[in-house]
Amino acid sequence: MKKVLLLLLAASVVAGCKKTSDNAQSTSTPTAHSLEKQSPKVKLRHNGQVIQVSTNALNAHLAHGDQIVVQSGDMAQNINDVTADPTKWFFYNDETDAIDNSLGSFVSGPGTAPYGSGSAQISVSGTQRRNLATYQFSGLPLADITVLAFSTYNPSAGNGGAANRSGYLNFNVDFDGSDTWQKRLVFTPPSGAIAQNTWQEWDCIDGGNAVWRYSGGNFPGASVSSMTWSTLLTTYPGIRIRVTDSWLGIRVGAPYANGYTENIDGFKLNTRTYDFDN
Ligand SMILES: [Ca+2]
Repeated sequence: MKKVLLLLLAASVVAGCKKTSDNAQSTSTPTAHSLEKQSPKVKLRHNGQVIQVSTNALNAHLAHGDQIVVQSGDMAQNINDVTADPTKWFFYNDETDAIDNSLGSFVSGPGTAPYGSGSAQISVSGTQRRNLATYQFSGLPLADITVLAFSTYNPSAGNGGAANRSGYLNFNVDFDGSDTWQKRLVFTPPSGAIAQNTWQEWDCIDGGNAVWRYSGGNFPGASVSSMTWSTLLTTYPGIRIRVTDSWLGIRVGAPYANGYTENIDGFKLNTRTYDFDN
């Protein structure tokens, strides 16, 4: 059932993409008014200020270092919102495979956030598995990813237990181009490097040396359950983020036990940096 749901969700996302594209191609000669309506805005942090620019101007702004701002009102509320705009983010419950924005919040700080004045926050207990997630990187070959990073803050207040838990990155992977469900690739910050009450940025490539784990145990055709980024690229030349179920998320929760709170900011993939903010 879980796989069917995921596939249905993914199919609707893809169908939505195609529909949007077809509509754009069939549009007759646009008037100034229709052009304005067709030009969606994206929210950026530009020289410290939040501005709204046309998506047509996005790449130019990203090239000079602006970040894309995501606040609570920008989140997809359901899969229809994702279909309408696949670049949306949302909180996602990995126990029920559902978008649920009650699972997280946007808060001030803590401390000096990497971007803007705040961050996304997720608190879990027991074996809960919650994510800050998106479907927007559909089919992206890992070989085309040159920047992949995110920042976390693990507050000691209320966390108790072990101090070496962190949010971690995971996404649906396609090793062989078949676009079937092949579980997830997982990057977990090295436990010995995790510190509490401070922001830390995790480089998920690290010059090819970042260590990734496979959620299915040993990697397909291999006898190891972890590989460096560079070994992944040489072992599976076509490896990519899955196309039809392109889920990618920063997870807080199991297999770390006992629950904890994590703050997330500054997700980076190539030219895009996301500023999750209050
Ligand atoms: Ca922020």
